[in-house]
Amino acid sequence: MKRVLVANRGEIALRIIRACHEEGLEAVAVHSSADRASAHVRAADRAIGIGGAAAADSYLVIDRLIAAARESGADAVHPGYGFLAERAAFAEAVERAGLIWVGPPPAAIRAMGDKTEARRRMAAAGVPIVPGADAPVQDGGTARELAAQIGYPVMVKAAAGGGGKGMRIVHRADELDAALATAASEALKAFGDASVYLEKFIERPRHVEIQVLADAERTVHLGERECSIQRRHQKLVEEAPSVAVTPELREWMGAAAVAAAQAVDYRGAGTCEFLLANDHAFYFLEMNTRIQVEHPVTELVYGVDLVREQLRIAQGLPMRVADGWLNPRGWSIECRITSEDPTVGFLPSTGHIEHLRIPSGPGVRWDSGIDIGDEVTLYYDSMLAKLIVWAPTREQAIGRMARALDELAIVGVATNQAFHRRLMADDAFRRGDIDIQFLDRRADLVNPAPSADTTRRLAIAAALAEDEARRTRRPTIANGDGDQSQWARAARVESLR
Ligand code: MV4
Repeated sequence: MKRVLVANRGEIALRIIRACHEEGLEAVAVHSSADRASAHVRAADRAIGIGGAAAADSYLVIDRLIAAARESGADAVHPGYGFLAERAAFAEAVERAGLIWVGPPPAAIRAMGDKTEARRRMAAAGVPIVPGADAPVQDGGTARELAAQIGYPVMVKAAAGGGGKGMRIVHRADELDAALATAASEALKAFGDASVYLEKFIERPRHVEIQVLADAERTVHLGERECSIQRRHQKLVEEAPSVAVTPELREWMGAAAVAAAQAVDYRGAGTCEFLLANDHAFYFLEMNTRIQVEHPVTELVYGVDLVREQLRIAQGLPMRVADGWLNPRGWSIECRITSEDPTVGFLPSTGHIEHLRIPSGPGVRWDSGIDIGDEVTLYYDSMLAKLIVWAPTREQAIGRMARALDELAIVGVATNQAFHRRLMADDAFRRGDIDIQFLDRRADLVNPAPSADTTRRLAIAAALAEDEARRTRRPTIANGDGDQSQWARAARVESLR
């Protein structure tokens, strides 16, 4: 392997290019028409345009990516995350073109992509899954029997699903029929498949995932990431390790994740998602067959460069991870900085990055694909950057993140920076008292009402600004006499803009 085509954009493309260079590999960037001057394009050894700004016209077009690899003489393709990363058909097209796929075997992607098949295979491999039945519900009567067996509350889930679509919680038998109907119609709309199945509803769980790494010889786990701080299935903060995971539980969950990977002949980096219940029972949800956004927190507590190891494993080389017991060292937290405006319900915000002050100093890492002058559009994901810290303890990591957030300045687009600052200062978060519904309960953190003091300050600021504007505004004189120069007229018009 000499030259890697990076089939992605933004921070992850840059992250992969950096890993290629450290591994002594050349990196080829691809870009849409909107990304011609992006950081990932400038960092690569070569860049190839692959189409229009919309992802459907560029980053999602398999044939253009394969053609770009051929044209540039690349011998491998790294998909990053999102876009085509978990499309088995893309992995197969890469391999058919005689290129190395930097990812798991297509069959492993396929096996984990079908949620009910994954459930069956995991159960067979001894991986704990949520109690329930993976056979789709056939009729209301048998569904009621099954739900009674499982015990309420139960959850109706789309068989073809994922991402929370086609999901319904049912607390009593008399709600079941309606939930089945709405979940099925939602599933049909979202996935083109109306089949749904039943699971025990796990109340107030944490979302804890285990990183695995597999080469031809070994499959190891690199502990957990705590990902409970999420809103509408979008993670906002991740940390490693998790306050809820003891060394013993880590070994149990790690062993389950390794078994899951081995059951599908996994290779490379992958992640098993679990629900971790209050009673410390854990249940496999799904496996992500790619490098994930939040991989850096694992890198910082395990001292492993996951992307470099992906590149090695893809070449058939052994991973550089010590055998046996691996332990996390210290604490790492990641905040996803997005161009979402909390004052308008977290709608994506657009504009130009007019000013950017990047945090740095001890224990601070900034993974980003944006620079001053870049335009933030609606074409792609709203994540601008990941701010990641490491410190010896969780308390110090939170303090360090608060300091780094104070240093950060992004001018030109609205961001969720203030949310992260509030979270780092929050008592419940600092105690580690979190679960997947944490932000649903905490509107005060997500979108706080301005305090009376803030409102007063804003009113004073507005009054001063208006007063200043009235003082400096020159009178508008509709000058019909023609005795005035065009320059003076233009200046007056300009001062009124
Ligand atoms: C659950 C659950 C509670 N009980 N299953 C949401 C997305 C999908 N991948 C699985 N999901 C859930 N399944 C049972 N039996 C709660 C969720 C869930 C969730 C899981 C992980 C991360 C965030 C979540 C947010 C809401 C619900």
